[in-house]
Amino acid sequence: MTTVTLSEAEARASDPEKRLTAAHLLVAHVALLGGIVTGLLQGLEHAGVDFPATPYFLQSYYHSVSVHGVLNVLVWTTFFICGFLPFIAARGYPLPLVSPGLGWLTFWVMLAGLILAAIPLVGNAATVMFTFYAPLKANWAFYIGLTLVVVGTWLVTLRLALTHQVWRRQHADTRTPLPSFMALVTMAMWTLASIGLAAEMLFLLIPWSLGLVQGTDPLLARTLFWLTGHPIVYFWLLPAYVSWYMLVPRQAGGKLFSDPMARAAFLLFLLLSAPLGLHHQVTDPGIHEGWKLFQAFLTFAVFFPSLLTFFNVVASLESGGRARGGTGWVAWFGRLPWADPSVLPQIHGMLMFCAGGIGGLINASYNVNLVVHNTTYIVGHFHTTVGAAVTLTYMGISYWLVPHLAGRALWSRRMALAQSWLWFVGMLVFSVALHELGLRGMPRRTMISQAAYFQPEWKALLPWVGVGGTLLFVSGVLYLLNLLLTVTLSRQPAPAVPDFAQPMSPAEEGPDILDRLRPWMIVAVVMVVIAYGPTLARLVASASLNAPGFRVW
Ligand code: HEM
Ligand SMILES: [Cu+2]
Repeated sequence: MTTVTLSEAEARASDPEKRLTAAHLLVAHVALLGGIVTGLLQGLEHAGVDFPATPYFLQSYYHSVSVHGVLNVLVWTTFFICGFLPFIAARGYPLPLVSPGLGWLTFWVMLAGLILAAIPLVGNAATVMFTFYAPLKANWAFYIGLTLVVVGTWLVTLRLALTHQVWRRQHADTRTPLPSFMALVTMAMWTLASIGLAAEMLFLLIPWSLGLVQGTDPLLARTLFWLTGHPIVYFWLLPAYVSWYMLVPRQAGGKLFSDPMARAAFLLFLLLSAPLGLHHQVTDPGIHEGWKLFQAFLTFAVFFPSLLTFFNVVASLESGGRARGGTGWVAWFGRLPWADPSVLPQIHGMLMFCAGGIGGLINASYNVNLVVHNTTYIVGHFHTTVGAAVTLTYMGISYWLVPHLAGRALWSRRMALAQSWLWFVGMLVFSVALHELGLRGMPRRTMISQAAYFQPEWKALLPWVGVGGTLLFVSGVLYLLNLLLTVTLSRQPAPAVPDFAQPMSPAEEGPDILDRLRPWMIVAVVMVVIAYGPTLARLVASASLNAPGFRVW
């Protein structure tokens, strides 16, 4: 591995794009700290430890769950992505992104929105959980703040698109470098998908919370929410895939198996992410069963690009394992760089994602969903996906990106390895227990120690939720501590940033259409219109804004 001197590294750290990425990552990690503290308290509550409700910090279990969900899946993810993807896009071209001014404006809009939303959230005036289902009603600042964060993400898309135009003008006949293409497709997918959320906020929740209309329509609000609420999981996941395709194979000493196949997978995600949110509403009355079934089929379809990713990434890793002397059908796996603090968490994340992906198919099955709906099975599921596959991957990325941004080597590689194992084992314990408790009928989003219907068959498993949660918490603290010590105390120069993996099958082996965005974007819009048009048209036509708001906790 080549190294640069500390002074060179410091000179690079002053580069504006690096500071922009660093600013996003700082916010993301502060959010994660709040996320693991609240998670620990919730896990311990399940294990029978009294929930420490305090009048200033967390006023109830439900206040905690709201803070936990928002900080983890809305703030940690979004800010990480908006720091990471532009960084990757710029290196991919390679070209500085246009207008650092626009970049900073974006950051400040997102941060202002976050602070605006955080005030009622912390003050218990937005205890509506991260899904803010109407008729639960939050303070207006929560809705306006989150909307500003979403608007900020659109500006990230705009900046990438403008940069792409500049690059295209200089390279009329070249295929877009794959990392930049992936960043662009991810942001385009999200921008299209987030229109549902924006509409829910602007037409329903914001006027309602400001008192401009007297009531709201819960079914319409939920439907608009899930139009964005499903694809948001791909907004979290695709940046992790960028790392699995473009960086990890190279870090493992191998090559990317196929560039065209990777492009095809990302384009399929663009088409198939949004038109299937109804699978979160199979128990909602007022939506025709036919449309639910149609979207259930599309949900199975979106498993296909994940399978493409699985084959492509495993084949790429295999090339690395073999280059490092690995042999056999599976034994090469042991030759991957398990002692690399950036790679290990991502291998752990991939392993967890195998379980998470299969669980996702169970959730997606229209009739089986009825068994697991709103049970802790779901909590087990999304901790293996966003809480493990995505979060561990972001952690692995941080282990090279933060040293690079700070110009200082990671404080402790051993602590990082221990941290990854702890998260992996902790998550196994935590999520296996929650999956099984869910199958035994235990509801999620419930302060279970207070439930009058507590079932004896839950008792033996509940302590494991606390044990797993504690391991996760310790792991999270080690992670944050390591990064903190890296940016403050580390005196060694940072190693070089990992290069992008070179493809065995280059882009030119695929058709030109795999390098286009506009035609696919049009198809994506048409798919959303087909999947949602009739249902939304009916819900809007029959909308009655008459449900009064509730403040339950
Ligand atoms: C120390 C680590 C963590 C622990 C111990 C933990 C624990 C928990 C527990 C016990 C719940 C269940 C609340 C309930 O249904 O009553 C929960 C919910 C949740 N967790 Fe975590 N968690 C951790 C980290 C994470 C991370 C890293 C993410 C995502 C990036 C995440 C995302 C969520 C989400 C989205 C919910 C659902 C909130 C809701 O129902 O509104 N958690 N967590
Ligand atoms: Cu979904």
